[in-house]
Amino acid sequence: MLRLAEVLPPQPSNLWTLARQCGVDYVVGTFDWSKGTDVPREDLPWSYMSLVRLKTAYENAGFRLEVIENRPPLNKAKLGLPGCDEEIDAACDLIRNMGRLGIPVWCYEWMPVFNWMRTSSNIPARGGALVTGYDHALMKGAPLTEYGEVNEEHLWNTLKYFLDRVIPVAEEAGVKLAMHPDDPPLSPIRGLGRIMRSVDNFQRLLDIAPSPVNGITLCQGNFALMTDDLPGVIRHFGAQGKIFFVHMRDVRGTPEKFVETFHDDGQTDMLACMRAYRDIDFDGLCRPDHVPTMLNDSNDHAGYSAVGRLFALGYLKGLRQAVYAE
Ligand SMILES: [Mn+2]
Repeated sequence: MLRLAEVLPPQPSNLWTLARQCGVDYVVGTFDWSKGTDVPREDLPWSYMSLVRLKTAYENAGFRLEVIENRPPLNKAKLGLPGCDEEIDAACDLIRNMGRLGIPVWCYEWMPVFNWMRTSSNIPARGGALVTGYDHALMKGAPLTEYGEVNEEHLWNTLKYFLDRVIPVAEEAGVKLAMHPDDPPLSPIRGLGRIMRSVDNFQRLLDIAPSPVNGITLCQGNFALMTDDLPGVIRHFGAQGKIFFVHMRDVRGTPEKFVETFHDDGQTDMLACMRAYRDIDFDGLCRPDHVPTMLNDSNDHAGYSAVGRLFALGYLKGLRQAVYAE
């Protein structure tokens, strides 16, 4: 059965308690960056000792840690710049340490320079809740980054080089690699190609490096912008056993112009998606992804406020109970 989880910062907080109170048993972990990376190798956020403390902290609060959703720096690896091999070494260290600690899934991505991108983070939605949105018209005149133009084939080449190095390590460690889509699924943005932005490209990812550990994070908010048949896409990748992790959220619009929504208020048939996960026997973790910022909550980390997560968890628990009881 699909298992619900939450992503929680590494320091215990009220959010941890709220998640437990909602009946969340599984956690998606993020690194403790508080010491920075200018520290002895022993203390890097992805070192064995850092990860063992992270794991026990979550466990002491009643969670099981099954996914790491954070990365050592990989910008040089993505861009194929000098120093890329050292960055890939760090990724291999992380994977080996996850294997030693029995953490089975690593969620990574292949977006160079910047991660998820929005042109607004305080758009009024239902009842005045605040959501993020993206309007490509505002980005067409945006300046290039310091890295100039980077074409998509270059990113495929750097990705293949990366996979050829990390997959044998991941196979030996028993850790699954779950690629997250580019957000938004558009290319290029500010001159930077973006390759993880279509169903065909995700199939290409699977095909260029056949391995039981090469798979995907099915982030619904992004895949919903790539297809009109999200349940069909879930069945397509599910039939290949390639969905290792799920992000549940929703949007309204197109890749060029969209807003995020409450989980029950977007363009996706969430009920049909939940049935698809049931039908493919998905038994990995699923977490609510971005949520609207609701009354009296902070919009400082748009998409990750606390109150909105409670609504999302309740909605997803109800959906899951109904679907699995059918
Ligand atoms: Mn996501």
